[in-house]
Amino acid sequence: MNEAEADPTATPARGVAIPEAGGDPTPDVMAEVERAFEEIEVDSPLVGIIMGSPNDKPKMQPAGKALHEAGISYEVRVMSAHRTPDVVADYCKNAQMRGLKAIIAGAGMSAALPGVAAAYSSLPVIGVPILGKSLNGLDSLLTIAQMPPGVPVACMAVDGAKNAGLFAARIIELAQSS
Ligand code: RP5
Repeated sequence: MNEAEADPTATPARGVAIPEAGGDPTPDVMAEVERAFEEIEVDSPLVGIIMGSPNDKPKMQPAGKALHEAGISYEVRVMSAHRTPDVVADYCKNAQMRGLKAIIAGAGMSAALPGVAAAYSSLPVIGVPILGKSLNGLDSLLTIAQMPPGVPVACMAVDGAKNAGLFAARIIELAQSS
């Protein structure tokens, strides 16, 4: 069906309408996303994107891009469940009170960050396993997926930051529509 034949009254698919990221992102979008990844202060962010290392930033930028395209404000912070556990605990304990609605947590290797975030916050936590130098990312994938009962984490694909952004956008759209 071409565009002219499409039913304009059709109900759109569930979720926030996000333009497909075919082709290269526009320079404007990427400039905004890169700026956010400098960890600037953001007014009233709805999503916290956290990651275990500054080296994870390129892998996590698609989450920021998806949120940016959905018009959802987010902030970016680097913190590690192993290297700076107190920072993670403080951030996650205060996240809901600060107005965040979801946390996207990316980490590689023994990727404890999403699970620790879920231990300290009742917000939905979306984990992104990041491909490291060994085991084809299975280490981080299994660490994030195999959470014990009672501590839920949504696990995306290895290097699946784009879907993490889209998933967070759906959560927020649902909360805003109810
Ligand atoms: C994890 O360890 C980070 O999320 C990163 O993916 C991995 C390696 O960290 P760096 O040595 O690159 O800082 O905590």
